[in-house]
Amino acid sequence: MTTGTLITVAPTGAESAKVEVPALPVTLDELLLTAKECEALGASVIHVHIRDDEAQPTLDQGRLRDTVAALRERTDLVVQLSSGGSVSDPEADRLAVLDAVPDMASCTMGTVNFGDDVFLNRWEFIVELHTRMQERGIVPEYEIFDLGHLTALQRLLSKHGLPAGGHVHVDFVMGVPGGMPGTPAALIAAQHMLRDLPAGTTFSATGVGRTTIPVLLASLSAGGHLRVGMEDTVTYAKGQPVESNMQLVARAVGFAQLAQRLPLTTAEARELLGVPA
Ligand code: KMH
Ligand code: ZN
Repeated sequence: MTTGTLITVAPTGAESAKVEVPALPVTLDELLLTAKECEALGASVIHVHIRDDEAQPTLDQGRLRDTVAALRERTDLVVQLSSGGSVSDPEADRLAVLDAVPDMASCTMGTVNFGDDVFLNRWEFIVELHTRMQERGIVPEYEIFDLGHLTALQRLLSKHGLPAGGHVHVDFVMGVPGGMPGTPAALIAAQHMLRDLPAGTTFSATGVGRTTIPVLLASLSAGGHLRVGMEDTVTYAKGQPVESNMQLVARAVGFAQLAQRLPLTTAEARELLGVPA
């Protein structure tokens, strides 16, 4: 059954530089303002990467804890920390993200070429991440950059059990140079592979760069959910830089309304994802 639309905002990411993208929220104050405004527009989940005082990506423990606490105090958003970090982050630091005890954390299901870099996700590392999240009651969002990552997820769940909360939610990250393309055909192929996962598995999708709109429309049409934000999209239209994350969330909400799949509230998002209220 097609329900409302879960809208996740991914406001910052680890790849864009503040000097090149001045609208990128990099300080805690900028992140909180963005979070509040995106929530008011219809986002229910926030996928968080943080930056240091020089606006460089960091997995600093203190900052992560402060960020989780501040987002909880100022919003009702489901707080999802990135365990992906940036391509150069060591596994130990990525595992330590869980010590900040967010509602959710990302869990990428395999290695992928990432532009000129490699985003390394060894099997043993994935199992460790999944197991620690089970132990701590942190709900994973499984990040799928390529179709084989869904095969790995099926293997993970059959060998190591369901995630905390019992619900399986995946996010198709499409159009990364080196991963699956951001096309409707690839999205439908990925959706078909969900048949091998537990009944009721849900998916969201995001298309990076110029694949943003095709992926957004394909996901809505196929009954999927949406992730939008400046982590993935810094150009709103040809020659037009994104002004803010709110601009991207507002566009997603507009498309969801057209599709007659209204944005889920934060309470509805928690229920869907198996995140405790
Ligand atoms: N920054 C990418 C290397 C995640 O957040 O879990 C990884 C990423 C995925 O963004
Ligand atoms: Zn991310």
